[in-house]
Amino acid sequence: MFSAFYVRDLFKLLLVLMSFCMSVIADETVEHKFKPLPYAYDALEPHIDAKTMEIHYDRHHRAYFNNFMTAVDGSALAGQSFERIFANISEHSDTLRNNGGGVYNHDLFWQIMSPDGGGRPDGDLARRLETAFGSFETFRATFNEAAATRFGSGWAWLCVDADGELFVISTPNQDNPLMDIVDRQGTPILALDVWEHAYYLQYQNQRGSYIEAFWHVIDWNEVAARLEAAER
Ligand code: MN3
Repeated sequence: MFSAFYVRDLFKLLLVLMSFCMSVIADETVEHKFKPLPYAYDALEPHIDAKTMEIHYDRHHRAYFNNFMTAVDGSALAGQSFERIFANISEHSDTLRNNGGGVYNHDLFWQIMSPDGGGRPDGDLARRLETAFGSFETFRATFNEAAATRFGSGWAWLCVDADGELFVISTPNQDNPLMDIVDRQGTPILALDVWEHAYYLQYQNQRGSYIEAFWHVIDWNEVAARLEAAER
């Protein structure tokens, strides 16, 4: 009673439905992993020393990861992306907020640095920074001030908001701009860790010297790629 045409259409529809279901499953289930550092501990010298990198990655970052995994173990959160968890972080415990943030923030921080970094961005990112801040120099001064004036422990960020505007913000502790508790939410594309554990061995109390050193290792290609990905 079914024509060949009808059966073929039904089959096509089934394939579309199957691929849709698979994409939903792929989107919603993530496996959290302790990601490898993308370069050797001494790769960012002389700007960031090997001992700081080793302790920062292998002790601090690893501890956030282990504590995060313990916090989500056995719950639905274990398979959720950080983006999804952070969007409702106000409903979760401080343990999840601090350790989930600790994992995500450090993953981003390692990625946006490179031994081949430094200089300044070009292309769309350069134009967008000029639009938002007037000039690269003003952006740099704004970012430096956010990093320098963050009292105690925290992070400085360059973000893009839902309207495509770039902005700088700083957050305390392991909070980040994806969380529903920040003054202005956006997708972070550049991050600087200003916890003392990030610089104390090499720079002691001279946070300003560490902030200056950071500009020599920023991987602008990675920052540009993250801007593009945020708007895809
Ligand atoms: Mn840190």
